Amino acid sequence: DTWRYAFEEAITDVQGVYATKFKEVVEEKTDHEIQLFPFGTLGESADIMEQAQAGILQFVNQSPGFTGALIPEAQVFFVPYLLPTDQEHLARFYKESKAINEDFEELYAEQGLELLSMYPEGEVAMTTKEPVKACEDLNEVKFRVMTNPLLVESYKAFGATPTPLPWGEVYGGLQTNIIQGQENPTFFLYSTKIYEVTDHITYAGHNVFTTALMANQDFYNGLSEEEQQVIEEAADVAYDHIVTYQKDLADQELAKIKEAKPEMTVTILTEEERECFKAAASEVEEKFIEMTGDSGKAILEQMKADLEATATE
Ligand code: 6CS
Repeated sequence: DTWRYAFEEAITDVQGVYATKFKEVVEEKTDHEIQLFPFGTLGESADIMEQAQAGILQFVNQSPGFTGALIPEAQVFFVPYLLPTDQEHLARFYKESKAINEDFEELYAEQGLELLSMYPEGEVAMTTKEPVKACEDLNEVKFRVMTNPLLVESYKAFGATPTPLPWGEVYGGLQTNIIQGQENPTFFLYSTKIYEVTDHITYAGHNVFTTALMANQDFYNGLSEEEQQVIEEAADVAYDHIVTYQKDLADQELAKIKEAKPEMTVTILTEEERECFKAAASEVEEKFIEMTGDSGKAILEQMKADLEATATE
């Protein structure tokens, strides 16, 4: 059979590199073929999710930034400063976390989705038209966020005016000044040329971009045990591949941005400058619990325990 797999980025971006490896393993070990659909070929992120739930797509890669609208608990990834920025710690965490591999698996299953893997795409940076040194600098800034309510709460708590938009509207929105800021991992700032329409990059260490690969559950349940095993194995191989692939990626891509646009400013906020962002984090955590109740609270606690358990090897 030909299996259809859509993702939210270009084929040369992190999700594309992951998908390419996944396809390679599945095609090597089965008679099936995987057809890859990069961003834009089947619509926005919300569109590919609908198609996967309807069974038109067998596989979909969507980030909790969007899935959070469907599965409220998935918004936990937007509690600021919950995730560490240390890549090795993160690599262990996604792989071993009970919250991810058991609790979230159940929540995704309730939406007809077999969660195959969650993986990191790097620390997110804010890019803006004016410099950001403190929360005050975000005052009156219309800041684009992915479409989930907790991310809106985060940027409200940071002092900005959050504006949820699908990805396809971000470049144009910055160009026409409908929005004046957005956040994304460094590689994406380069590959999507967002540096052309913003002038300042700021790292506050407040988050790491998380994404997830899922299969349509009816499709997955209809497969033989051997086929399911190959899919799990392909997800594991692709996970290890993407962790290695990203080792120096952010630094390399930041250097390319600086070369393409020497006047771009790059600021890593100091501990002191991060204080107001950190203070906002506890407010956002409370909002998360308000929005998701006992179920969200339990998953947040589990994630914290998993993060602690994977802190050192
Ligand atoms: O900001 C976004 O909407 C996009 N960012 C990344 C890194 N991947 C896909 C997503 O659509």
